[in-house]
Amino acid sequence: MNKKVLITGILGQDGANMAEYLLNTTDHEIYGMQRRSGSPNYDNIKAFENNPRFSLVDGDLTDSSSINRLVSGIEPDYFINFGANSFVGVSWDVPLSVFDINASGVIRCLEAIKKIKPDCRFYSAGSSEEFGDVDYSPQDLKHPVKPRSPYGASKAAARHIVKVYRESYNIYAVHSILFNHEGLRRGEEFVTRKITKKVAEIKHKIDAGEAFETLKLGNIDSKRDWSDSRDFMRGVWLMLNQDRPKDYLLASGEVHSVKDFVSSAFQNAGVPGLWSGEGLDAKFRVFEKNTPLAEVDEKWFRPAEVSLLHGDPSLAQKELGWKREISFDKMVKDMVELDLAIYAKEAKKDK
Ligand code: F7E
Repeated sequence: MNKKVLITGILGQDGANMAEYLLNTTDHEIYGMQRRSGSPNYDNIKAFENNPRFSLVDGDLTDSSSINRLVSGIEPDYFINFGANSFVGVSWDVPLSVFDINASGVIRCLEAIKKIKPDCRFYSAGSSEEFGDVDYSPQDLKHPVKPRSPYGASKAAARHIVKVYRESYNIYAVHSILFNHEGLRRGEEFVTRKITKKVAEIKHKIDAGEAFETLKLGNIDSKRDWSDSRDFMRGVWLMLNQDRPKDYLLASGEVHSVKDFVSSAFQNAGVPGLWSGEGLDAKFRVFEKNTPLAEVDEKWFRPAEVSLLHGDPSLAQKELGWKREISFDKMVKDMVELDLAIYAKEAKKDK
């Protein structure tokens, strides 16, 4: 009989990438859990929603009865939890809800597994935000937990609870630290997709001789270790298929600033420019004196910032044989090309 995999957060970037990866590389049946909301967006699952081995199921990480119902109905062999409130920036506004979904939600999943299907293997998506104001670079799994946001704290709580259930009930449960990961299914609330969408719009408007709005960003000096989400899905699946459960960290091992990302995105769109000025006066222009293409707006600053995240993926490389395949440059190029194509299509429709 085919194995069954339950994936939460199916409409998000990682849930959809994981489902697609497993549909392409295994014969498993995939159950994608969606939370019923007013206006769900199915764009991320369009490519495989009609695959006979894929089913959409309803459930909510804040509602244990729905998780129990799914685990007893499906009897999954694997339970991959990508469902989360994943935007760090809003976590100060809704900290209780963030904890309910990201930390208590993990307990609800583990309780369902413990009671109903104790041999189901569980994956919890952790975050480099658990490290926060880092003590050293690159960060490895021994780095102290020092979150700087309710989001980071919620993921750290999830990490601890996964360890407790693994050790107390002998469940195959892992929580991996995932550094930033982006790509073609990334939401626009994250800085990379916000940049590539706006770059596409600006490029089209410049070519059409139309006025454009400047790209406005928060802390452009933030440095992140960005990978492509698709590379991480292979790593997650390897973690779930070892002899013994163990936590790992996935990262590219490279660091780039938000400024670098902006320069690379404009360069890939054929609008090369340069940053000048510091702090709130920093501007990105094609030529000095021209209208800025990008600038800083305090509105996007966070109450507390994590200024640098830089991961050391050597343990996963050594023990899992995991390797990233998509470089930073290729990831930015793919995202820009997709957004240029989407903008062109939308603009045609409007005419
Ligand atoms: O911000 C700065 C912002 O929102 C990256 C999530 O997947 O990765 C992600 O969290 C940096 C921050 O991602 C804007 O202040 C500047 O320093 O794209 P982001 P994140 O907060 O790093 C971790 C590993 C996760 O686990 C999370 O779920 O960019 N930044 N200007 C901006 N950020 C945003 N969103 N918008 C701006 O305008």
